[in-house]
Amino acid sequence: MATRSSIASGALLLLCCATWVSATDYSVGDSSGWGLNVDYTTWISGKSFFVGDNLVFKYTASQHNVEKVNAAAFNTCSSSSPISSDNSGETKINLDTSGKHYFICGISNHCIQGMKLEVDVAESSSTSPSPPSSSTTNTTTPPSGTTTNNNKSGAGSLSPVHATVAFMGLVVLKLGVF
Ligand code: CU1
Repeated sequence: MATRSSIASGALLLLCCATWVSATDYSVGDSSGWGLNVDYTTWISGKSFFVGDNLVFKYTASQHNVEKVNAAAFNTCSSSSPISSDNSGETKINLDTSGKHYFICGISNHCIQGMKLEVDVAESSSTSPSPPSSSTTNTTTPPSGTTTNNNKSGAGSLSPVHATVAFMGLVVLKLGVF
């Protein structure tokens, strides 16, 4: 296909525009903060995280800490070799990459007791999940047919911004052809 690079540049343009959204600070656990007896699975449900957002862990410095760990350490609650660790009492984590981010409390057996947080960070605030490579998000992502020419916007998922970006992508595509 000759238009492949054109589509790519269109997608790039879309990415540029779509990431132009202000970041959000999330206070982990809300008023409960980072501590024992808080259900972080419940806290995180319904929230969407995007690259650039921040997590703010608030806790009593002498009782807890925040350790960023990999998936294996998260699953086993191992704090032997965290990616990073902080016990200042207020730890701000910038979610600078897409994909899964894992956090645990490394004090005592707090992680096993529930002080663990798994955050799935999306590339941008675009609600259509179509990351190029990482297929960490499950289901409902059509891999190929996401072209920009759907005229019927009945589903309600096509916001004005998307429509504009799609149009711009189409323009780039046209320019690429000639
Ligand atoms: Cu703790």
